[in-house]
Amino acid sequence: MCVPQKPSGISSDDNANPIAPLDHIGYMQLALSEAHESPPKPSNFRVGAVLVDEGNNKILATGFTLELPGNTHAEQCCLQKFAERNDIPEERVGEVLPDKTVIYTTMEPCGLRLSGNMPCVERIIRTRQGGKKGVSKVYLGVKEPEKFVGENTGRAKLEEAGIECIHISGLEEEILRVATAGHE
Ligand code: HJL
Ligand code: ZN
Repeated sequence: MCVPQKPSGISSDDNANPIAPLDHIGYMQLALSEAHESPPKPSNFRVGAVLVDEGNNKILATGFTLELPGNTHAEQCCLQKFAERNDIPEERVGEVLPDKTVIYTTMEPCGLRLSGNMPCVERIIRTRQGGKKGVSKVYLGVKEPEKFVGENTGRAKLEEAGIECIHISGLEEEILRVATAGHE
């Protein structure tokens, strides 16, 4: 499958975004190209994510599983990278996110992590706590396979918190192939 190259020099002041507004497949392909960067590991999935300001079609951050030091998830890396660039800790990133922030992720955000780390669902919901605008929508490429935590409650938890979740279909096969590379 043809995956678009990652736009160079992505940052909050970069307006050279090759993806058209609301081109969900285009953004999901970018998330998938991020997932390809993730090192294969038998104990988790290789996921890619893109944090987008849907209000003006700006890429805020990209991320992939294990991109940042430690046992980091793709969605977590997006939030941490954007927070770092804005000199704020990740737990306060909601204070600097634009009004219409959305996240594209190749896999449904995790509601539980075997490692006991904070799940991405809690990190995403936290961006909206205390009256902050935060992440308002999640576009996901596949549901999490029942391999590590059984049925993932991630999507349900996000929806309970008022965060819309939209499945973008069409790339499932490639997303799962990339996600499970390195598994038995
Ligand atoms: C999502 C990721 C990633 C997963 N899911 N949405 N993004 N790695 O970047 C979900 C899977 C957990 C396991 C192991 N994977 O990752 O359920 O070691 O990776 O905390 O539960 O937990 P740890
Ligand atoms: Zn996660």
